[in-house]
Amino acid sequence: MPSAENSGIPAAELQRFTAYLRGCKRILALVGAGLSASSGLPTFRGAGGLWRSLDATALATPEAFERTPGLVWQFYSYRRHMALQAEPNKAHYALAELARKNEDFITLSQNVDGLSQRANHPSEQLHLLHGTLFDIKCTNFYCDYTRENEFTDPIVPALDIPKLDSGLNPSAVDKTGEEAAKSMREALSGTQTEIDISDANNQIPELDAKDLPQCPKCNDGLLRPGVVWFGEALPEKTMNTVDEWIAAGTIDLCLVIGTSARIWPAAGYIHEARSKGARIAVCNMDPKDTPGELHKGDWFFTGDAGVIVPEIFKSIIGEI
Ligand code: BJW
Ligand code: ZN
Repeated sequence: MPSAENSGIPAAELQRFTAYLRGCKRILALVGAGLSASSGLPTFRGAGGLWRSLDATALATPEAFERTPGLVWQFYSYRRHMALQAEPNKAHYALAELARKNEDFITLSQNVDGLSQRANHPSEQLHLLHGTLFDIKCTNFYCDYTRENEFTDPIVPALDIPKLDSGLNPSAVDKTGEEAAKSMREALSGTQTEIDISDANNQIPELDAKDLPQCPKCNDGLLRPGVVWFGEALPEKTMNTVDEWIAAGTIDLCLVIGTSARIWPAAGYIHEARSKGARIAVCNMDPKDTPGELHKGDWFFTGDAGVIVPEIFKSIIGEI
């Protein structure tokens, strides 16, 4: 079967999608960790799943931070470092370019890595559902201190862990984030490759709270990454803006790119878009990672977002 150059997309599928895309007015994209996988960043649950051998809920919760702030900060310090080393890939640039061509296209990103912003995605068309690694906020309930765009790496000297220095850079060849996930597991666990974060006997040294980032406003609280942990509400302003956009009219197309769509409420936006008339186009490395049932007229593009996304937008945005 003929396929589009290098992408492996059957030519007829690409043509059917491109013809539809040209007539689309209102487009919503939901993107996840797979978008940044070919930039070398690990995913959460896919082939290169960051958390396959870590207990995710033991790390990404307010309770974990309260119990072991040093451990949680090491995890996020590592993630900040990785994200700063990584470069946006062609999918980030393609999404940003499509946004410039169509002001009624919004992207809801579950990613906290800052790569879409660094690809100059128009900020008013990019909605960060799960916050960002580079906003820092106070944990004291009475203190409203936040610091945006905090790129200092490491954020405090205690989080400059020398053993993290080797094998740290995002892989240029691995498109699933698997290499990055492995090096992170090894770095966090020292000599072990499989660790149980919730196990009190794990060998990860807990840092002294006084060496972790401190709030300069209340002088009483630890600072934390401005990401959305399990059990926490998504940013209210962002959700309101997205809800208003969804309510404003029918939606022609919902792009689901590099996400397992298992985390709510983010995954719910796909169903909302469908209920507003949208056809769904999925781009995922794993052909089994379908967000619910696909209908006739939808698309599933199997492969690396960094290759597929620029290809399926090419007739509108040109070569990236
Ligand atoms: C490629 C590729 C390549 C690889 N190219 N593809 C309804 C039902 C059940 C549970 C709930 C519910 N509503 C809420 C919940 C609870 C919970 C939840 O969803 N739990 C699930 C376990 C079911 N949700 C919450 O707690 C949320 N809060 C909430 O609901 O609050 C309510 C509330 C209201 C009012 C007051 C108080 C509370 C918050 C969820 C926050 C999620 N946070 C995390 C961590 C952020 C910080 C951090 O980064 O550490 O966000 S979890 C983690 O998952 C992260 C991600 O953004 C998110 C989504 O993951 P993503 O991006 O989909 O990654 P993967 O790894 O799952 O998938 C990658 C995909 O890429 C795979 O499919 C690969 O195949 C593919 N891939 N390489 C293309 N090259
Ligand atoms: Zn404070």
